[in-house]
Amino acid sequence: GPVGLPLQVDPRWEVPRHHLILHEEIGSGEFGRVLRGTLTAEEKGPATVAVKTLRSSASSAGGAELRDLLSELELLKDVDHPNVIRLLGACTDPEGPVCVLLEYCGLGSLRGYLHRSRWTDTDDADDALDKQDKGERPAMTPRKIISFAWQIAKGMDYLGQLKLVHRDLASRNILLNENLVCKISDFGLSRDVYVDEAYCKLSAGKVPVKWMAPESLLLRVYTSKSDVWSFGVLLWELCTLGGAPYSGVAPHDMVALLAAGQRLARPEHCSRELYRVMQGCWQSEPQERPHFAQLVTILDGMLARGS
Ligand code: ACK
Repeated sequence: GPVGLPLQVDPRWEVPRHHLILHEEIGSGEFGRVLRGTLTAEEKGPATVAVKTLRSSASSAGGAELRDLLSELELLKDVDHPNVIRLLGACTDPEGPVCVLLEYCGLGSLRGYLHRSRWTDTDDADDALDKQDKGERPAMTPRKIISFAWQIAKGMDYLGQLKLVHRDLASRNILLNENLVCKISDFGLSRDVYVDEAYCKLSAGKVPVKWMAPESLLLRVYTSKSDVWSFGVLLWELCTLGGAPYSGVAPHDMVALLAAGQRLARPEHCSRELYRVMQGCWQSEPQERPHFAQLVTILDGMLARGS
């Protein structure tokens, strides 16, 4: 397949390494590292980019991280939507580490943005640092919340049309640019359902249990309808300004909790109308959940009515 080794340099996307200047690290974790970079020799002058690359210790993981990064690269080549992170290029020649160049989102993850918008001061050190780094506390309004949800639903509807299942839809994987445009990102776990229909092995890394639909937890089945379940949890995160879902519940107890029909409660600042949307996303039967296209229409209506 396209992600097999040895690497095949793709002239459509390859960027000469000397056109890329690397700056500070802006993120790191399970998935690898993200650096800020400058792409020189661009038509419109130098451009800031996000550079996704492997952690230096990645080789020890049996190449799983490299495989995920390359599979994300391949997926991103085929997507083109304002609410999905854009691929700008890649450095894949054997002279250096694989670098995937993505559009830069100056406001960082939606989760971080929601946390910074909280009134209460936090004693979470990371949170406090985040606040300092990215300036003022942004104002949050119900309309802004619906607008974020609407944008994400549009991006997910587009991905669904391409038969792409995200598998890790959560506020931590949505990025925001300076114009408050939401960009769905982190395709590391995504798989094309047609090409890879039999794919069911969970990657060795952490599994986002509290965002997962019952059929994903029990049967490892992932579809656009399991993404809709995760979208419901994302709506809940929006309404709680980045709250932790099912806090105090052990991941191991989630299957039984959901099987017993328990669901996240309506957050304080969530309209009954929006909570009904969440509840729709959390139907046990996948076919009873709305499609992303329907969610777009519902959220569109809420925006139009100014709720
Ligand atoms: O909230 P953050 O500062 O913004 O922390 C996360 C971190 O890397 C891990 O994902 C940041 N990040 C990832 N991709 C991008 C990007 N394309 N533009 C800006 N920041 C990014 C993200």
